[in-house]
Amino acid sequence: MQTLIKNGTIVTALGEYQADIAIDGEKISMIGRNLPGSYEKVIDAAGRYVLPGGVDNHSHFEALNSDGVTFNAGYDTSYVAVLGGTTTVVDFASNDPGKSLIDSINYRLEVRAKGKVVPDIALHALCTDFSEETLEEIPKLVEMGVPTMKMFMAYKPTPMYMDDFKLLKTMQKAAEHGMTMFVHAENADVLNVLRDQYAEKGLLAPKYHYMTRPPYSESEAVSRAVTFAKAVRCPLCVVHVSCAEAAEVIKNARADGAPVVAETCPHYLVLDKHKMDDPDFDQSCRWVCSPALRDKADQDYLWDALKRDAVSLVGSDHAPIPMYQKYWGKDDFRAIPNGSPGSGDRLNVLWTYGVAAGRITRRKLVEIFAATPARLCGIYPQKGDIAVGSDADLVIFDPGYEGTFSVETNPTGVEYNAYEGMAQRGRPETVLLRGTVVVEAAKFVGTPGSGRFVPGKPYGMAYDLL
Ligand code: DUC
Ligand code: ZN
Ligand code: ZN
Repeated sequence: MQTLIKNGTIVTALGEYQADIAIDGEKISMIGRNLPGSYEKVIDAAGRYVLPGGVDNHSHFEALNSDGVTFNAGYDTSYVAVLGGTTTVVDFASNDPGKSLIDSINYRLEVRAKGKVVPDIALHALCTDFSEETLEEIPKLVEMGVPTMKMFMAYKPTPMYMDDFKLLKTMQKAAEHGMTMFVHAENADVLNVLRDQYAEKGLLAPKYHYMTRPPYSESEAVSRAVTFAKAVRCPLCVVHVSCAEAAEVIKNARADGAPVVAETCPHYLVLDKHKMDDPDFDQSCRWVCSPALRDKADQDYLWDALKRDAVSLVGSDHAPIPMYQKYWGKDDFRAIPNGSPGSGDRLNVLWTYGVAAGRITRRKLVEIFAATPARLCGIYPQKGDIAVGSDADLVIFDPGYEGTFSVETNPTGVEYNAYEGMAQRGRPETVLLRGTVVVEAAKFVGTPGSGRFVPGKPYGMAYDLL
């Protein structure tokens, strides 16, 4: 199929200009004015911005409990990403009980996601059970197109928790083989001390979630991970950085030459912790995520850090946890599963509260939403750019739309939207995934199972993000 997108303003991470885009099959074949050829489909993008399809480097469409029971809304709901302009998701594949990371990744692609996932999909390994075998798997993971691995410094004493011994050994091995490490940085002991102290006093409502996860519990762990990364020259991405204190550690480490980048998430940019003060559990439980939501001053710091490259990218940390699972913690905040949905909201939040609010430029938006995440995951410029030869993953964005975030217009795969009731400016009107229209007039028109695995190359961070 030959498609022409004409009259739009193209925005990439490098700048913006007016040009038409010709698509031949799944790839962008030409960019320019008065392009030759005949086209079966012509899309008029006058008055619209044409952006590269988003790359969400941080999603959990499906996660498995330690007992192997599926939770989170699942790949059936992954259409929400393309509705929000994200054409590639990078999900986390944990090692399922009794299985290696490699077997878990194959199972996830061949059984869980197959026939369901709508956007293209790349994967991070998520080590939730460490053994010497984990280290042996690292070169094989890189070879199979999974050049990134996440570890949890929180959640002690579960098998997910990685102490310094495990973290450092993994970073050493990762550095040898071109793997970029990701860390969930919170000091597990600090959290346990505080959580137990509050619980002993009977303080069990959702708001105690944020009171027992203070910024220092995050910044201490960030500083440890960054010190290791620098010492062993292991590329590191600190995910879901939530506060000024933690971001400051990364800013200083980068200035000092550490191979480290920071990711933040839309919720840390626009939502504050007092959401959890609501005495109605049905409301307050929705924002229990880790690290916890912070203060308005942290939001301002993070926007500014994005502008100055101290924070490099924005992932959604999409964790579509159904309400019945949130209710597991009705009487004790420690039992509320951590996470909030958001893959479909990432672009709309960044545009509304970033671009339309004058905080970031459109070029910066494309950088943090598509180009940098693609680089980090080793899938750039196949993904994350508008260039000849890149996949024709495109968002035709209507900046004139005005609405309100709601789970009806901005579905998440679960019963709620984390931004419910907040004003929205602009929205993706048409979205193409490898040349096929999957969103038209802001409605999903694609097919379940259209997503393909996108193998990443090693050293995705390529040191050029530093
Ligand atoms: N960390 C994440 O990155 N996502 C959900 C929960 C968590 O702890
Ligand atoms: Zn995490
Ligand atoms: Zn996450």
